[in-house]
Amino acid sequence: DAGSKSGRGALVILEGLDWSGKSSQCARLLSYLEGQGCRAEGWRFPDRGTSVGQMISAYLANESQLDDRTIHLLFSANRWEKRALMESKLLGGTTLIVDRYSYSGVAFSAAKGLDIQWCKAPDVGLIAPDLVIYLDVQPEKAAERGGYGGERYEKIEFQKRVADHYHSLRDSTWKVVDGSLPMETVEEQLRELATNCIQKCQEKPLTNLTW
Ligand code: NYM
Ligand code: MG
Repeated sequence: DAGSKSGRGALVILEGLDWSGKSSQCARLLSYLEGQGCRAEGWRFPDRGTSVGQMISAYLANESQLDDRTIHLLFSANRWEKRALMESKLLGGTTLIVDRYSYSGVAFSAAKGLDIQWCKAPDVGLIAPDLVIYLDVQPEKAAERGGYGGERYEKIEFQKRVADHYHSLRDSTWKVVDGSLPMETVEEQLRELATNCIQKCQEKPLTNLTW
């Protein structure tokens, strides 16, 4: 039983390049968990629904230009504005399946040449994830998916640098899943990883991200 009625919820993050299949897998995982009677919600960053999120969305659509550090801090602010709600959901027993988090923040900005420590700093103190699942897909493969190239950053050379930075961010909370496997196979692996994580972290206190 993947239920989390007794303890806190888990913070599960999905990371990966653009068009690596994160959003579809998040949705599949969420409906599976709900079907198991687990209290869970799907979140995503950037959260384009807030006023900060609307600035980010316009930037990604190339409708506005922003300095590289400015947009970096807006992405971080967009996570900070959700921190209190995130904490209360988790403590209340709801598991959060989150499409992108601070690792996207660092990997994409560092791929522009910004200093990695500088990129990490504004996210110190956000809630630390219990599990980070990295969907590993070759940049060339992702580029074959329909819709690719529609937003800023969706260029193969840039995505290769993002992948290198993701690689250097890996720590003990990360699990790498081969995102080029059939969708059902990936889905099965995610179910198992998430279910284990939800069970294990029920009694663990929440901690803050320190990198
Ligand atoms: N992105 C996302 C960043 O550059 N920094 C961040 O902190 C986050 C959360 O936004 N190319 C980038 C990664 C994506 C883009 O994300 C939009 P999505 O998942 O396509 O909405
Ligand atoms: Mg996208």
